[in-house]
Amino acid sequence: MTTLLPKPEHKFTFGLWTVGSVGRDPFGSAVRDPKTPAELVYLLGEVGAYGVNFHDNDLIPIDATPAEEEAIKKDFRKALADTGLVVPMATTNLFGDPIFKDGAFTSNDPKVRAYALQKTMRAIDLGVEFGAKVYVFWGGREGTETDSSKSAVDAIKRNREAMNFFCEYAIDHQYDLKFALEAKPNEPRGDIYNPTTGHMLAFIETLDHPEMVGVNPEVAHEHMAGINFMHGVAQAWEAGKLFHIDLNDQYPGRYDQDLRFGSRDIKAAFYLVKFLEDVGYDAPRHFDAHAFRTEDYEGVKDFARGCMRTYLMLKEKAQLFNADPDIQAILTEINAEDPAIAPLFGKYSAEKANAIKAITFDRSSISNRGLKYERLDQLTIDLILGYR
Ligand code: GCO
Ligand code: MN
Ligand code: MN
Repeated sequence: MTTLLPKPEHKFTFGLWTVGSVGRDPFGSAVRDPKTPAELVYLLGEVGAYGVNFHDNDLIPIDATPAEEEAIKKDFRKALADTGLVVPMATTNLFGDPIFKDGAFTSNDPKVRAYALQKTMRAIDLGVEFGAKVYVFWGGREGTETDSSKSAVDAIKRNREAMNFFCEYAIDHQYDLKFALEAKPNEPRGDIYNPTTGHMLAFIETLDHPEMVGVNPEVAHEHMAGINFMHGVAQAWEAGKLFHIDLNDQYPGRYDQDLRFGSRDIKAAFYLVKFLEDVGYDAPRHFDAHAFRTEDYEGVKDFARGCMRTYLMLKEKAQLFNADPDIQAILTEINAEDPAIAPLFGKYSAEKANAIKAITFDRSSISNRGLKYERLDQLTIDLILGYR
């Protein structure tokens, strides 16, 4: 057993907006006093995080004067140096200001679209200044409440044009930067375009520089859509597109809860961690979640420590799963190849097609075989609950 202490190699990161959340919700005001970006970096240093991410306006308020901006950056830089934290990812707030009430890149108003380009270019410069290598796009306002208002095809084209613009911008400035698109089905808009990671993966292939663009899937967002998060992550990984990940938790069918990682669906979290560890995912593990509104800043630290601790416990469980003789015996049995059939798979040939067509399959004997998945699943439950 390891000590479950977070280490830099785990690449655990938090956004300024996560541990910095003051607990505002649609029904109630702040329950915690705001902390400065530098104070939040010290808090993250104390709990053992590796990095901190920011939206442009988490770091620099939208109306800050140049002098205020310089002072904030100076304090933030000092906090990073004092704690050893890095900034692996940055992003743009394209949702908070009223100007974005009908979208940013997909707004019907050309002035809004141009302002969104300007704000994002400035935010990219800021992210790069602090060393970010991944730049996330989450289009929370890119959607509709009424589809009478805009063309869904124009929205796709406008999103594409914006992404192509930023790819060229990064190339033009010789930035060492990759883009990661984050899908969400709804909230704050009634419906958001490109609502799932799968939609994003298809969209990316239509861009001028698809090699620069990947995804940032989030547990809660795919659970809101009622789909299996790990399956989407696997598809992104297999396509070479898993540039970043947002870890949290969520009950399906509810508002965006941003729960502590693994606190709701421990089994789904186990399969996710097992997947990431088995394939050797090496990008940041970002906890995009919030402490309960009941907490003070000690509770925020409990929340942040809990996210990392649960990840590390599940990582140990994944190692136990891979080493468990009973589990592995079943996996070996159910994954056994048939030497007579194996040569017939793979690339098409007329010979293979004819050979496959000529086989007589004994359907009942094949389907009568029990697959032992009940036993396998219970062994997994025993293991997760600490009884193996
Ligand atoms: C949400 C999103 C955001 C984004 C963040 C980075 O549901 O509010 O997950 O937290 O991840 O804006 O772009
Ligand atoms: Mn979210
Ligand atoms: Mn997110």
